[in-house]
Amino acid sequence: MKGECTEKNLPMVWLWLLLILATIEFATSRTTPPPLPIPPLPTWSQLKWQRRELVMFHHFGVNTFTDSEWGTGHENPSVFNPTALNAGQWVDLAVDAGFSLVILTAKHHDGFCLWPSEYTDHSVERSPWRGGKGDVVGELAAAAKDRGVDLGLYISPWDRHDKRYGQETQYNEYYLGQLQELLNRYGSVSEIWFDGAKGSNAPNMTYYFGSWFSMVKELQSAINIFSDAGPDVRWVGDEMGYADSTCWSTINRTSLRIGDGSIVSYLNTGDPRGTDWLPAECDVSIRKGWFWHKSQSPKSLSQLLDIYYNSVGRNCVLLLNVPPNTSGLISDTDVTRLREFRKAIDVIFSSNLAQGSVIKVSSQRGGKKSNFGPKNVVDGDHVWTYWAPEEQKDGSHWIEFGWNGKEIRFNVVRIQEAIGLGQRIQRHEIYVDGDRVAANTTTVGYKRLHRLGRVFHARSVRIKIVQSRGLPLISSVGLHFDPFWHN
Ligand code: FUL
Repeated sequence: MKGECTEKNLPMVWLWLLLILATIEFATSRTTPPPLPIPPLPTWSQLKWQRRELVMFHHFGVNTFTDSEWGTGHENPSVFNPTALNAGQWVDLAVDAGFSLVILTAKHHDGFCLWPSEYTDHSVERSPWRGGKGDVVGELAAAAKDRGVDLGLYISPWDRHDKRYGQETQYNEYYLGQLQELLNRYGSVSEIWFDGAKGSNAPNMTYYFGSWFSMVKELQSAINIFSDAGPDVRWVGDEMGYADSTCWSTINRTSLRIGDGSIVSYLNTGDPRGTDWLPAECDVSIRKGWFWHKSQSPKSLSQLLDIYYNSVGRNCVLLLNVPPNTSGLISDTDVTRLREFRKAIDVIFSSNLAQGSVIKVSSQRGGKKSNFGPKNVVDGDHVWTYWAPEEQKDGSHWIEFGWNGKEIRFNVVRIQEAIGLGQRIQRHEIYVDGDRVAANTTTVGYKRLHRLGRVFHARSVRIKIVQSRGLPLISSVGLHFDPFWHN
């Protein structure tokens, strides 16, 4: 009978069965796609900024020559006379120390402009330096471009020199004019810095931040705007270079106001329920002051490393100020210290004991053959490849490193999240040979560094994700030995 399974047509039945099985196998062996992102997400420019980790700040201007931090605005431009200014030396140092972006105080609160502005005569044009033909912004822009380093600018809204300050429309026009000059004249600018400082003589002076920011984006679409309230990078809330141990890149921008002192602790921690991606930048000076003073010297290596662990190691970018001196160069003491700093970071982080380990995980999204396996955490990519677990009822996930019974010596754990898909981890713990060595630890974000209480000789290290917004996605793990860390 037709369609009946007889001995005669048995080979055909087998053939059909095989074909069906092959089709099923083909369908299910297609790659499991990435999980859905959990917004808010970083923009391309924010992600690029975050991966820099280190940004250099240069405070330079009339204050350098008058030995002050806040100029009065009455300085005579003739005081500005660096004897050997060489922006190439500044940028060479940035390159050697691993900084890919340098930000200059084009204008500080004293109002003196380091570029020849058409809108004021209170600038380098009136100084004896280079016979009044000099342009510090231009020289830095050229030196940075030559060396493949990006440029950023700080233009203080508070201007203690200009007569228009306090007259709302006139001053805002003046400020906008200067923004246009700077952002049109010097090529690509990657970051611009705004603070909310105001003069006590004009407490009601309103800065038109909305118009300024729109103008900035119109002229430089890939730029990151820094301020207390973003829109792209937020202030961390202190000037010590320390973030809170809980640090979200997310926050509610509607709760932020530029220059409002009451929000500093909110800025310090961010907000897991925040609707805006606004990562924090930690600004601090290598010396006590922002400007160079003969009487001051650079911080010690261990202070700089503390700052590094508490900024870069807490999901932030470190903006380290290195002020040029009266000759227009970075002092030898600071150069030496920064080279030591770079060398120490390389010594600590260039070898990763997690590499070459046997890695076990609680589960793997899409099964063993998927793209989300644990090897992704040691492949050198810190964003786009990651270990992803399966959804789990009790919500806890873990990843464990072992060395076939051998011991490794370490005292630092590095964990990085795949932030391109959102910041997720809320609570995590670390176990060494089954003992919990880090408890109640919270956020991870782009990079979290834990200096442990002592040096461990470990056969196994487990990171447990106790709580997260959706699935935790870990892009990188490092187990390191820091010989400089003695607590
Ligand atoms: C503050 C200024 O008042 C300081 O002088 C310094 O420039 C610091 C980075 O920002 O707002």
